[in-house]
Amino acid sequence: MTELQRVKSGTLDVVLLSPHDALRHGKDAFAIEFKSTSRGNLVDVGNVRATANMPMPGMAMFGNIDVQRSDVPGRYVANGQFDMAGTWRMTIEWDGPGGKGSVAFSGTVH
Ligand SMILES: [Cu+2]
Repeated sequence: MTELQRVKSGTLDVVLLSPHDALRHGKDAFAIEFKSTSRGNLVDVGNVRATANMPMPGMAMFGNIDVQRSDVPGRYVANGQFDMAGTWRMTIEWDGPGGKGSVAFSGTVH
């Protein structure tokens, strides 16, 4: 898996990983990992949701990202639907025993 993006939120790094070298438009599967910024270990953050939209003139295009737990605590499986290549605004939110959090960032879809 290739690390595509890493966004820091407090004591967590939120890491996007893909079996490819980029997210792809259409349907694409990737992984989201939550890691301690200090020790690098995976952290179970509870339930995770993600959204994606692309601001476009006069409208916004909405993508879809379904996030499920994997067998490994702290690693989540994401199935995305991005109808266009380009820059997408993505948000990832989590809610668990360790607290709630979210990150927003721009991601490139090829
Ligand atoms: Cu678009």
